[in-house]
Amino acid sequence: MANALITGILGQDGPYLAKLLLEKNYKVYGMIRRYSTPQFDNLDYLGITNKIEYIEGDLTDDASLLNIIKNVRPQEVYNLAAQSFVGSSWEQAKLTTEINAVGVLNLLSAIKLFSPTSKFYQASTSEMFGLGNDNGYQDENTPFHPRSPYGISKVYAHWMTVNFRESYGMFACSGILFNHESPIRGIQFVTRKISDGVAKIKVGLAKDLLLGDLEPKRDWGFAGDYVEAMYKMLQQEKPEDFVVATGETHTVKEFVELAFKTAGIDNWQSYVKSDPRFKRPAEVPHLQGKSDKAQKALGWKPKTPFPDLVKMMVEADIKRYQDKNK
Ligand code: NAP
Ligand code: G4F
Repeated sequence: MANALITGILGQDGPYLAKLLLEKNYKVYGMIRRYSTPQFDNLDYLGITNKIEYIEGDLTDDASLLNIIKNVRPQEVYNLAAQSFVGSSWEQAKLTTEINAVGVLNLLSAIKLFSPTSKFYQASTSEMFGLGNDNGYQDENTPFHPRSPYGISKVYAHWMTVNFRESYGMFACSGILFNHESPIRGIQFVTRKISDGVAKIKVGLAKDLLLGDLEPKRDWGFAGDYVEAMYKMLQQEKPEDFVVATGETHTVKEFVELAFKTAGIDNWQSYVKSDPRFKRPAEVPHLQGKSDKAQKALGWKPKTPFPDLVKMMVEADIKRYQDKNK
């Protein structure tokens, strides 16, 4: 039986990836931090909480990683753990760097020492492109110009992954994934904040929704589709980096409009208020990925159209509140 280690198993992508690997008969190890009250809600949502073997560890604690890699010797390691919220990365720049940059070096070093044949996946991001925008889209050849401490930390991790591949011949690769969302997306991220906010307004629990800049454009896909690309990258003959995106871009405002419409509320302008607290010191104005390489080499393509994604998220949040009231 193949085995895999997933860091960040309690986040959004971890549960979707774990579900996919369990369906392929993998034994899945999930690394979690020490909690006073662990939150398994996202794994519960997908019904797989009891199918995973949990191990305590932290990306910033290199000894914990050395022990985990030595004991498990996973065939595949998916490094999804991160301080992944761009907005907080200005306030907690050092912590973001320690987790997202140095943490990845810690993990790669542990693999090199104790399990050098493990295949390694690094969760790289379109935030690395930032202002880099070739011909209106970004692909594997677009230069990086990150705009946040988060983006910068991910550029370090990305190049460290490339360097372990080139220096030691390790099977290490990065998926440069554009924004991907789902009903278990963290509540701070704009799509879930909107779907949750719309649901609260719909069921009478809120009167307004406070947002920052509505003009930035994002290439939003469904997380369930994107974890398939992660898996496929580690099944290749040789390690390479791939952009994973839908190729479509929409403003935050378009997401808002569609979310309210889906809930049957026409006049979204009456509910959405601008709040400067949610604006960023430096913005990434336009992300739109070109995933031709992944489509050709991995046979991967996005399956969930933008309107279906918005609908899925809004309906799931409305159902959550309706179920609570039963
Ligand atoms: P997420 O929901 O924020 O999950 C991140 C997970 O990392 C959480 O479970 C968190 O644990 C864990 N974590 C944080 N710090 C850690 C540490 N020091 N040691 C061990 N675990 C730690 O993120 P996601 O949306 O699933 O994204 C997965 C990965 O893809 C992240 O690396 C993210 O940066 C990257 N990415 C995401 C997107 C996207 O659109 N979703 C796009 C491109 C790249 P706790 O539960 O303890 O907080
Ligand atoms: O949902 P967001 O916070 O996601 P962002 O910053 O694009 O980052 C996400 O995608 C990256 C991939 O490109 C990942 F690497 C990263 O880990 C994360 O998953 O914000 C999206 C846009 C931004 O332009 C932001 O300024 O929405 C804008 N926005 C407007 N009002 C808001 C809000 N964002 C948030 N979170 N909250 C608001 O009230």
